[in-house]
Amino acid sequence: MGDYLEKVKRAVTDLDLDAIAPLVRDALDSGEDPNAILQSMCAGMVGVGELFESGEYFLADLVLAGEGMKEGLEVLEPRLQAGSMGVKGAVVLCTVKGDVHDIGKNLVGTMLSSTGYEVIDLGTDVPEDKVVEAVRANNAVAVGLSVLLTPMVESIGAVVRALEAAGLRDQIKIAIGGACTTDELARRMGVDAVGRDAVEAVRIFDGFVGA
Ligand code: B12
Repeated sequence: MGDYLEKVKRAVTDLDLDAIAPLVRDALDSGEDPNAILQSMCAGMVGVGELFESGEYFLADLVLAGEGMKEGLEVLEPRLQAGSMGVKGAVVLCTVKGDVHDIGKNLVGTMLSSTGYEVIDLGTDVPEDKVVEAVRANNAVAVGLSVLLTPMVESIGAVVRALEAAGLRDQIKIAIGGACTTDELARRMGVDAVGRDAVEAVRIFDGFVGA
């Protein structure tokens, strides 16, 4: 069984794009837990990031890895979302203004919706007023902000201030995550939590709603 998990992880890291979706399918057919497969894909992507940082991979490789992840997720998502969607409340999720990284955000969204949240995914490069609008329209219980670019961290503060100005801050919890986020940044921006991966994201949001 565990063999498929390792193969999925390796296919992502090695950019063996044609193999990712079929391997995810094989892993599901062999009875692997969809959440464990998701974790393997995540781990593979961490490997891609490391190879980029060491200079072995280039930007074009990152784009390819993103495509491979999307194809794998398409196979996986129907199996992850078989549970009781939306019962824990609505979460507004996005990547902040000025930032288009979405692989981590999508993984967090997939994990949250597979564990009972209704996920309102606003996409990437999202201005603060759109977040406020979505919180209001969906009566959301929490907001998740993904931010990977250090120059864009002020976009987090902009969301916090916009929610305050709209009178919504007291009734909503905010979590951040992504490569450049730290506990110190969370404190400075006035958000409630910072999450290192999609599993921790679920723990944080469960803590928010008391699930
Ligand atoms: C893939 C990638 C890209 C791809 C993105 C493809 C896509 N569709 O997302 C492309 C090629 C487009 C790209 C572009 C750029 N990138 Co880039 N990119 C990366 C890379 C290698 C991996 C990111 C990734 O997908 N990781 C895998 C996922 C699974 O991990 P993750 O995003 O961290 O998410 C997990 C956790 O953080 C957490 N999480 C994430 N969001 C949230 C939210 C909440 C609420 C919670 C609780 C948890 C949580 O859970 C996720 C799942 O486990 C990182 C390196 C790195 N160390 O992160 C650089 C990196 C983020 N990029 C970087 C840069 C500089 C850029 C560019 C400016 C490059 C350029 N010169 O053009 C552009 C910026 C474009 C823009 N305006 O946004 C820098 C940022 C440096 C900084 N600190 O500012 C990094 C760190 C690389 C580096 N070391 O230089 N990039």
